[in-house]
Amino acid sequence: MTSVTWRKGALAVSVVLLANLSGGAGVMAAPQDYRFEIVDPPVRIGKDAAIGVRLVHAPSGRPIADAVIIQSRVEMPMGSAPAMVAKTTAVQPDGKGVYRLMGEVTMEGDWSLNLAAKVQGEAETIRATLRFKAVK
Ligand SMILES: [Cu+2]
Repeated sequence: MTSVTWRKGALAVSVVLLANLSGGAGVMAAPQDYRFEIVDPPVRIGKDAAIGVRLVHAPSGRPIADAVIIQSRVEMPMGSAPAMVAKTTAVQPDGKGVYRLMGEVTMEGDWSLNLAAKVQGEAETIRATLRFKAVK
């Protein structure tokens, strides 16, 4: 099982949909059944760059509107130097499965967004790392 650190300067956070090892194919969804995706990539750079993510129950394609995003972090990995971390606003759900935040994404290139979310009826936290491109 991999855990994610949210400390400043943490490099290369990978992974992260935790496997449900309890087995049993009941009706309960497992964390790996959920998928986050960036809405309308690429992200346009700016002091208040808008980043939207959609949370989907992958087997059914159903958007999950009532999740609570408990952690989010936007950063640009900078090789051996500490990652460049963007200031962000709180994540706001739109009620339809899209969650939006604004970030100070002022540099073009490859960024990552780390998310942790709680989904109703799902005991384990859903975690994901999304890569996205920022452009002018
Ligand atoms: Cu940078």
